[in-house]
Amino acid sequence: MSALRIAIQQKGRLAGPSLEFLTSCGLLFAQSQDRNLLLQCTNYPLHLILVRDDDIPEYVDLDFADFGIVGENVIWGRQDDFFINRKLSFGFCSLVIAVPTTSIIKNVEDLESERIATSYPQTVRAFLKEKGINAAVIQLKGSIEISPRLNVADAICDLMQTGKTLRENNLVVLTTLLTSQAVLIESARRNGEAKEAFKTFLKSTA
Ligand code: PRT
Ligand code: ZN
Repeated sequence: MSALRIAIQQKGRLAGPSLEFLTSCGLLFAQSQDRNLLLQCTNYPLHLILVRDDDIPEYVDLDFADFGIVGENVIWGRQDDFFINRKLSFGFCSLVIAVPTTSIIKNVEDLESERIATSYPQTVRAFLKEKGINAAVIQLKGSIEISPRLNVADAICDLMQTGKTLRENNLVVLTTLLTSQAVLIESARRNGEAKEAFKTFLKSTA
């Protein structure tokens, strides 16, 4: 059987829990010499590819990896050649719209004609359309939570876990759009004996 490849986050919130999930299934890993980009499994024919979380769907979609572990938020709205094998019960967070505590925006309808800063423009646009609200969506890559203070936006839409970041920036949740957790994604095209055997192995450890 050829060795399987599983893409997981190299550094960040999901890196440790992803590795813990795999070791909890009985897999053992030895660090390779390859600048921490690869982890060889010592008791199963597979290795881990350690990458940025945003690139994991691409690796799986392009058949470079058989499986990947990502937050659902990273695959929202994507139409790719992979599907969710299982939810992993870690990496929980919510995508929320939040406004300054002093804002005149008190409910979702008040977002009409306002500006919303987010890294999830498609999701926000779909939400606004569903609600029949016209609002400007400003796409930012990071530090979304400071945009109301800079008067770049009137509201933000970002991930929240504990709510600490929102509180520190004097923001309160107006509404929750989606919830997310880490999921094991599986290439829909790359099939074969090795992949099926690994799925059976995973089921036996569940
Ligand atoms: O370098 P790389 O691109 O791989 O990592 P990254 O910086 O893009 O991602 P990382 O490590 O921050 O998060 C990885 C994944 O963890 C995300 O894609 C989510 O699926 C999940 N996750 C869970 C979170 C959070 N909780 C979370 N709270 N991702 C980000 N946050 C951020 C949020 O954007 C906000 O800035 O944390 C802040 C809010 O946190 P609280 O606890 O203050 O509410
Ligand atoms: Zn990322």
